[in-house]
Amino acid sequence: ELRSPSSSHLDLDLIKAGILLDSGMLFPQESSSREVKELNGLWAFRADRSPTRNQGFQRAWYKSRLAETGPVIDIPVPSSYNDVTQDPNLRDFIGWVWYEREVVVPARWISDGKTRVVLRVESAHYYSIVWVNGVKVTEHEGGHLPFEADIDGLLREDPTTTTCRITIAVNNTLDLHTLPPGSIQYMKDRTMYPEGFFVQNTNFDFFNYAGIHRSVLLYTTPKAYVDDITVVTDFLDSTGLVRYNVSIQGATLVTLKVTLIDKDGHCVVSSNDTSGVLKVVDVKLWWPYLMHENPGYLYSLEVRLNAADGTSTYEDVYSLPVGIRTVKVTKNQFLINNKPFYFHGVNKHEDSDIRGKGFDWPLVVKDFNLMKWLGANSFRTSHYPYAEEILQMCDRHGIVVIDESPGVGIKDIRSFENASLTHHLEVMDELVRRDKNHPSVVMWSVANEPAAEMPPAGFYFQMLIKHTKVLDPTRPVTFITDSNYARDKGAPYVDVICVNSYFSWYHDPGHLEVIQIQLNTQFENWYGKYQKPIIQSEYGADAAPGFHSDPPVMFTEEYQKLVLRDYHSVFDQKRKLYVVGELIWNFADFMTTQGVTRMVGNKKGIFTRQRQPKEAAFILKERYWRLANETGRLPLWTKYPCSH
Ligand code: GCB
Repeated sequence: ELRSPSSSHLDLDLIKAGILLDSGMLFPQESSSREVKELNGLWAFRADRSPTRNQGFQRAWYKSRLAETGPVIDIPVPSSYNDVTQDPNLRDFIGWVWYEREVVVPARWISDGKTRVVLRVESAHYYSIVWVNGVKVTEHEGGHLPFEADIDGLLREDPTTTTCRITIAVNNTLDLHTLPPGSIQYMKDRTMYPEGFFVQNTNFDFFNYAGIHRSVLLYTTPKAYVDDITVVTDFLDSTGLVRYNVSIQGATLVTLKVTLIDKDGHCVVSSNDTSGVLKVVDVKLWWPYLMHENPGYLYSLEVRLNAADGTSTYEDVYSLPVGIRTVKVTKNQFLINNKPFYFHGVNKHEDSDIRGKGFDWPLVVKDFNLMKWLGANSFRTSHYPYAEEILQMCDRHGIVVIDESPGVGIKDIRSFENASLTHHLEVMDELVRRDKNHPSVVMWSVANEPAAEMPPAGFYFQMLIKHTKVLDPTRPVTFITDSNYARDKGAPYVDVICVNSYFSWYHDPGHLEVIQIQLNTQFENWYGKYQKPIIQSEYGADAAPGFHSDPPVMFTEEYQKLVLRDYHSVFDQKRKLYVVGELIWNFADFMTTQGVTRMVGNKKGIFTRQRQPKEAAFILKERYWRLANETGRLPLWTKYPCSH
């Protein structure tokens, strides 16, 4: 039952409920006081194919080795499980799957009572339950953000054994209140469907890959440790300001030293307080790629903690990369370091052959090289938070990020109910907690193309955006809308209008001649109504690589090129006024659910799924470098392109 927007009681409760996350989620890091042990590789695996998908719980598969309760196969971590076997039922599996791995824990981690041992899962899609040696240690809802559990207490219960068995059950089922939402539909007509037939319905356009998608690891900290760091940066003339706050767990009596170190390893400024403002003389600002000769400048904030608890003393060291920059929005500009920034970039997916949504360094590096080749200065994490390693790359390379929650496909009115809103607020908490310190992240996107015309949407988005601004008052917030401005209930609350449109594709298919007039109308309507800067957050057309025709027809490389050309001519008029960015849909082809409009996935990539260019990639490359030349300052190596 939805309460009305005037219910200030709910308003406050929801907002309070949100900021009560009681711990930090700093990226695991080795230091003089911390060790990391990655558990990536082959895990034992079994899908629970029982009709209720409940056999694993009934028979307590977590209590003994998985191989003792039934057959197991090898499944790599990180990876989606869907595309690594020849089994069509596993590719399309819905329900619980079970992962298991035995690990030898270094004996000193257990014998040293001053050590805290944490088990961390960077992401598993969608719902996870974790056991260690048969004891449940945590559970987590949500497929794209990390979760962890302290396990040293458990390990010390039997100090004679250093082997520990980690069992993780993962369920990919989506319902009306998950994020993204979905629904399970049972087909009961036995003249049409076999016994037990059901399908997972969703309203989003990518394959619902599942499994343990990112690293699983064990890491240590001392029992008294740096639990979280929050950094907010600013500058005045040539002085940088780093406002910081350190939170500590496990000790009350502490001394702290916070030191800001520059790229050459020189100490710039330090302090002994748990929070404060560091002043950086002759600051080197963090600049986006192609906006400055030296983009992505990072300092390092070293936090050194000394603590005592009566019996022991502890030392903990954590170093956080810090980029000093500001983000501001005016009625027609997006400013980074007070200079107008124009997004010329891409929308991506975490998606590739065989791995599905599994994290893969070669793929990450290839994608960054392609983005830089293209002259892209930004991307949106459509349609869910990406691996934190990717944001770290963005920080270092100066690639600007619009960080999106998994709020995609919110189309059913029941997905605006309080249960959904509460979960969505929690997801924003987890997202901001993880990504708040990344200089590359310049805006939060709370959702993509929700049914914004439905009556509850106004309240829902007002709450979400308000809450996100409480979590992080320093960054603009948006949600991604489609071109229908008139019925949009959420737009009054966003800082930047982000619009997706597919003229001459989903509307007026084949009619390239409508693009310019319709796009012009779209921009005039939105700006006329709201006077806020606008980003074209999606546009594009499918092209099957190698399909050609002149005159062009849909699905050929020529048609895709011409769609781009017509959009670009309108962008060029409007970017002088209030359009502050353009993000192509999509960087690369990607897998979707099977359907009559998708031929082995979505083909709107300017690169194929194997990351080879279609003709449109060259159009975009030429344009982006031209835009960079007009609006930014190129890195030195571009002056000698042949030698690069
Ligand atoms: C959209 C969605 C995106 C789809 C795209 C398309 O508006 O945001 O997820 O993949 O259109 O190609 O239809």
